[in-house]
Amino acid sequence: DENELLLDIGGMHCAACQARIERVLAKTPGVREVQVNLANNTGRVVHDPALVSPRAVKEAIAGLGFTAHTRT
Ligand code: 9UX
Repeated sequence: DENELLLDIGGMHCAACQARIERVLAKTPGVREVQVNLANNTGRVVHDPALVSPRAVKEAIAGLGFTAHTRT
């Protein structure tokens, strides 16, 4: 199964921030695709919800020192 999670991400200040989030999420089990947009402060994470929940994705980002909220 696949779910597309669209996020607002806060606290990114340079391209390395974007790359760091992408790298960590890409190696998280259950994450299929990840794109982080520094300019727009957004992210898109396609994942298998049976393996990783939206909450866990957001907590992984928060663990890196950024904020992450589901886009409304
Ligand atoms: Mo750039 Mo981001 O120097 O956590 S890496 S501000």
